This record gives sequence, structure tokens and C-alpha cells, in this order.
Amino acid sequence: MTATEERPTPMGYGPMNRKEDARFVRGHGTYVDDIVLPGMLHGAVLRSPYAHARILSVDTSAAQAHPKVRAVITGETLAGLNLAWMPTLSHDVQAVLATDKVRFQGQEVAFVIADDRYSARDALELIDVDYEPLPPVVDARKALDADAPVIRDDLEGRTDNHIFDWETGDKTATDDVFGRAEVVAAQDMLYPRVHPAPMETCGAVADLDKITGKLTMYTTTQAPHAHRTVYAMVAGLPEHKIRIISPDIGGGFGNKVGIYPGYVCAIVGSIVTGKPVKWMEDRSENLMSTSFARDYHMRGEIAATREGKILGLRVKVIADHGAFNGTAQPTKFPAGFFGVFTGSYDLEAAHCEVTGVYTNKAPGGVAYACSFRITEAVYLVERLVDVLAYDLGVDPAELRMRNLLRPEQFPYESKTGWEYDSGDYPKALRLALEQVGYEELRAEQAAKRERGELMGIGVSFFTEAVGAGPRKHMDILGLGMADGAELRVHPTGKAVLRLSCQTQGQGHETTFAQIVAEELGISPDDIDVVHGDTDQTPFGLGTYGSRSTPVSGAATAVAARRVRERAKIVASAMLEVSPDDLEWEKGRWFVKGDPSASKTISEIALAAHADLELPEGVEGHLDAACVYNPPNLTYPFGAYVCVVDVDAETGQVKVRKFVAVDDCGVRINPIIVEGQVHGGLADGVGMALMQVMAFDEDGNHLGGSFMDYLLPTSMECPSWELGETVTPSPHHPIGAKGIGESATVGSPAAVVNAVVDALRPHGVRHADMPLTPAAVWRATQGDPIRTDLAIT
Ligand code: MCN
Ligand code: CUM
Repeated sequence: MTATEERPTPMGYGPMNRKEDARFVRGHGTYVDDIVLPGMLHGAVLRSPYAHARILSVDTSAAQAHPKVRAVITGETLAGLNLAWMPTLSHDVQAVLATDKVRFQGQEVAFVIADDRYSARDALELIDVDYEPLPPVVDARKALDADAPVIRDDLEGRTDNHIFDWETGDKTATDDVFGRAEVVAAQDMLYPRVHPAPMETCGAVADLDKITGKLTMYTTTQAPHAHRTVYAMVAGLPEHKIRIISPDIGGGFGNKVGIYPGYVCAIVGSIVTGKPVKWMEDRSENLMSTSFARDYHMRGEIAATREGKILGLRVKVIADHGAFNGTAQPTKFPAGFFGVFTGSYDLEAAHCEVTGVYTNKAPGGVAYACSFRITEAVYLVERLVDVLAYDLGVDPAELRMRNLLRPEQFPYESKTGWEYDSGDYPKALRLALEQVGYEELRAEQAAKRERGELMGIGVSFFTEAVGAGPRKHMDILGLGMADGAELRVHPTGKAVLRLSCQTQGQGHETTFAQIVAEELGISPDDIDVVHGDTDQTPFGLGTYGSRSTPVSGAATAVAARRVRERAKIVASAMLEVSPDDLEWEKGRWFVKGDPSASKTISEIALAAHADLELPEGVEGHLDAACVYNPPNLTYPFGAYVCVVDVDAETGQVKVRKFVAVDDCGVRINPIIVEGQVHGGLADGVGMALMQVMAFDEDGNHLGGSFMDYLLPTSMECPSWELGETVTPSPHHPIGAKGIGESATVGSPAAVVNAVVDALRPHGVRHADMPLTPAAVWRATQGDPIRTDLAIT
């Protein structure tokens, strides 16, 4: 299937070109940087050149004297407005502008507002900050050393860099299993720090109307309502006087969930100058100072019988949270979601301990198409299964097949308490192996090895947990995880759907219209999807954790069903029969036994707005709303097989073939689902082979541009070969599960497993990402790439 084919609009689920593409491909999208308001000023952020330094003084006088500068804001200005601190995603606080110390390179120190963005940038150079450099802590494993400098000395009573200890699973049962296991395989591994790097960087236009006191904020956010509530709670701005508008978004991938100091500075800029203020990051700022992901140092152990029955998992993690993104609630996200590390396997016991630490790096660790730490969890268990296969001399696909959860075990409660809703795992793996031609590939590999050529086949199987909610797994500032949908059918039978979630490229304007179409028989072309504006949409927590379909999709389907029931009563009045005598067929209610006596949804809509005599208690018009509180997460899954050729001379890895079988339950729009998978697979190749946010030992950031922080292009990606199985979610109104992050979660292990498999003739058992040519070449020279973790 290709997205460019002309195809008819389906009346419901099915392949359909994206409605939003009509404006995107013509260059008519409206992004934050396209917003221009009368009298608008421009802000720029002064950032710290040091990873760790005391601020002795900040002299802004020369900048203030610049003819085009309207204001210069420092931490002191903010303190006067009660806006010095803002919350991070995980219940920590972060200084909006540093006052006492800077704690990572790129941290925000001052904000200049000028008539144009060039003058604002120029004036940054006129600010004189006197720093006293302090020794930085860059390596999370060293952050806990007794002599490590204390990064968060702003927090009362803090004398070290330790944030939290969190554990899950049954330690006694796990130790017991390991005590009697015939085989134990252990491996240290690092999931390096990476960055989501959306094409559009972060930014905002803040516009405070001094007469009405209303703040309108155009901003790059995946979660407009959550941002509004946070500003209200933290800044004390009245919530009804804040309107967040998230216009078209050029990719989020988790980067646009949190709140950044630049947003708060833009608001303060508008308060101080009385004019709209725009702030837009450049690429380096985005890469250096917005949320990172991963940075997990993991030690995993897997216990099994000699026959290859997996018995247990034991894991220790040191989690690098950077300078601010600590967490007050590790049992929930972001640490808590790592609890799905038992993956897709039937085992007896598991236990894991995570220690979170502060380092002098940008705050992060939370999001990048990840479902909050599930990427790390899947990578860990899928590498461990391969390490076990290596030690046992068993084929890794065969080892997985022996240990996967069986269909009759669902719904399945994992050993760490996660309720997997549905799945047929062996079927997905069998399909992937058949589709890739596994047997033939192994034969080809054996022949190549004879000739000294390096070819590898990597298998991974993943279970995702998406739908961010219910509250036991996640909450934001004490809010629950419900999302709303409001559906109104106009008199002429066209409809508008208002959503609390916000698309950043996932195609919501299309798929959510398709959900309504499926339920009501109104063409998706006749349904407008409104989102991204808090004044126009119902409250909800937004788009991340692939929760739009699991949560807002459910709200949409339920709202549409409520409209259908309302329509039934109107139809019964029109047809002068009892509602019990009516039957639904997509798009119309008809009289049982007399299908010719029927009313279409648009006939009903018109009548519902007329002065038809409706039964007692039934209101006119045709609309309904739903607030959906998810009872559980949804658990999509998949089986991936990656084939690589490695050039022994140069260490270059070529991904030759990649088969991905995904199951996300019922698919609303298969081409959008496939697009989501394509993107995620490219992400996985990138992380496995090239993407890494590196730092030198002084805490200097080494990936501030796309010349240094390498993203995969089509040149590094094969033509993806996709397959599917469909196991509906039993608790979701339309049986759909999320898909937005599956491939990013599942694919890195497949690629790494393939490269390690290719290097087997060199005795390589594990290699850490990214597997750059240099790293791979070193491995072929007998220098195994190892992370020697000092976790005891
Ligand atoms: N879909 C479907 N059938 C299903 C499941 C999903 O047709 N069974 C469709 C959905 O209706 C939606 C899309 O696939 O149009 C993705 O749905 P879903 O899995 O619900 O994920 P979200 O819409 O909540 O998107 C969030 C998810 C996340 S968390 C990240 S990170 C990510 C991802 O989406 N960021 C993206 N994919 C992205 N794709 C683009 N283009 N840009 C991003 O920033
Ligand atoms: Cu984990 S990145 Mo997405 O949830 O926005």
C-alpha cells in the first residue's frame, strides 16, 4: 500500500489518505513560528556555557542599553513574579532561569526581548555573567560516589545526587529461582542518551491581553490542557484566563510533552512588555536543552534450565535523570513503566531495582517514542534472551518460541503486576519468521561464515503497554488520566468532533473522523476534527504514551454511540414506531422486518433540530460527549526480524532486510498504522547504529547539530516489510490498541541482536549502542564493546 494512491474515502475503517495532507503538502500548515501578531516582540535565551558553575553576578546593563531591546529578564525578575520555578514532568522542579548555579551546559540564564529576533540574539552577547566553574558529574555511575559534587544543593537537606530507589517484583522468589537455576546468563548494558529531535523545534507566542487579563499561548505542545493547568497551578494564573493553542506541530516524539523555561519566559516577556512575545529555539538549543531519553545503565541476569526454559529475571539499573528531572513518584512513571521488563515471556519470578541519580546534564530520561521506559525494558530483556541463546547454543528464535506467553494465558498478569489484555504471541513470531524466510537466511549465513563474510539475523519480540493511564500507573499533578470527546452532528448531517488530544503528525484529523464514520455512517470527509485549542475542546491529558487511540479514541467511539442512541429516539418519533422496533445499519435506523421504512442519520439530524415532538425527557439537536477513564492500558505487541551485512574491513553495518509483524488490535487506518511503524523502525535503526547524545568529561555537549547527532535517512533504511495479526483489546470499545511507539520500542533490539549475531565468529556476545563503524570494527579486532557497570 502506498500513501500516494488515489483511493475512495471509506465509510469507516480502512485505508484512506490523510485529510491533513491536503494542506501540508501544499505548504499551508500553520506552525508556531508562522504565528505573527500585531506588535509582536521576539525573545532569545542566554544559556550556560558550563555544565556546572556558580553564578557570581549577571550584568545586563549593556544589553538593556541596546536600542532594539525592550526588556531583559533574569531569575530575579521571575522571583518577583512568583515564576522562578516550574514543574518537570515527573514532579520535580526546575529553575526557569538559573540564579545560584548552572547545572547543565545550555541551561537558561537570562531572556532578552527585542524588536526582532536578530537583535535579541545579538544582545545576548552583551550580557556579562561571571561564573565560577565547579567540577561536573557526567557519568551517572559516579554520581553516587561519596566525593561527587552535590548538584541539587538548592533542595533542602540534600547532600548527595541520589534521587530515588525503586523496586518491583518479588526479591525472595527471584533469588530462590536463581539459586536453583541450571544456567544464569548476565550482561551489563547501556541504553545511551538519545534525543527525539523533531523537525520543528520548540517555541511559543505568548500574548497577554492587559484589558481582559487573558493569556493566549500558541505553543508547541502535545498536551495543551495539561499545560494550561500547570501554568494555572504553578504561576497562579487563573485557569479560565489561559488559552493554549497548539497549532500544527512538526513532530513531537515525546519532546513536546513537558514545559520548558522558554515557554515561561515568553509569558513573562508578555507580562513585562505588554506585547505578544515569540520565542523559538534553534536546532542546537533543542538538542542541548530539551528533554532527552534513556541514559539507563542496566545489569541484567536471566535464569534458565539447560533445556532453555526461562525461569527468572534479575535487574539493576542506574538511571541518569540529568540535573532536574528527578521524580517524586518513581512507582509510577517514568521509572515505573520499566516494570514491564519481563517482556513477552512466561517466567516464574522477576525482580528489579532502579536507582535514579542527578547528573550535570540536561533534564530528561523520560520520553522519546518510548511509552516511558518501555523501550529500555524491551531492549534489556530481548538482549538477555539473545545472550542466553548464545550461552546455551540455541537458536534465538527457537528460544523465544519456547518461552513466549501462550494465547490461553490471556488476560495475563505479569510477575510485576501488569495486566496484559490480549495476545497471540507465537502466531506473530511464526508469521515474522515465515515472512523473512528464516530457515533460508540461516543457511545463507552458514555459507557466508565459511567464506569469512559477516551476516547477522536478529530477532526481537516486544510487548508494549500504551494508553498512559489509568491513574495507578500515571498521573500529572494529581490529575486523573481521563480524556474527553464531544461530537456534534449539524442539521445537514455533517459533524464536528472536539478532542483533548493533539496530533503532531499521527493523522488524527483522519483516523478520528474514521471512528465517527464507522459508528454513525457519516463520511470522514464530512467530519471536522478540532483539537489543540483549550477554548474549543474538552479537558484531557493529551497525546503521549500512544494514548490517543486507547483513550480519546475510546471517548470518540462512546460519544458516537451515544449520538446513535439519541438518533434512534428521534427516528422512532419520525417513523412513529417504538425505539425497540428499530434496528441499526451503518448510517440509518430502519424498522425491523421492513427495511424500506428507515431514516438516515442526516434525515434524523435535520429532524432533531426541527420542532419535532420528541418523547418526554428527550432533548433536541444531535450531540453527545464522553469522558473516558481507561480501565487498563492496552498491550500491543510484535515480532521483528532484522538482517544485516557487516563489512569486516570497515565495520560498516548495512541493514539489508527488516520484517515487522505488529499487532495493535483493530486497525482504524492501515496506511497510517504502517506509516507509524515505518517511522519507528527508522528510529530503531538510528538508535542502534548512530544516534547518541555524547558528553565529554567536562560535561560539554557533543551533539549540538545534525552533523554530530546523526539521524537515519532513507539511505540507512531498507524497504520495510510489514505483516500484521489482529488481536482486539477486550476492554477497548473498538478493540484498538495504540501503535505510535511500538516500532521504536521493538526495533533497536532486533538491530543490535543482528549485529551481535554477525560478529559471533569474533566471539562477540554483546555490544552497546550505537554500533558505529568504529565500534563494530573494534569488536572485530577482539576489543569487545563492554560497559563495565559498577553496580553491586
Ligand atoms: N491508529 C490506527 N489504528 C490503531 C492504532 C492507531 O489507525 N489500532 C492510528 C491512530 O488513530 C493515530 C495513529 O495511528 O492516527 C497513532 O495512534 P496512537 O497509537 O493512538 O498514538 P497517538 O496518536 O497517541 O500518538 C502518540 C505517539 C507517540 S507517544 C509518539 S512519541 C509519536 C508517535 O505517536 N510521535 C509521533 N508517532 C508519531 N508520528 C508522527 N508523525 N509524529 C510524531 O511526533
Ligand atoms: Cu514516550 S514519547 Mo510519546 O509518549 O510522546
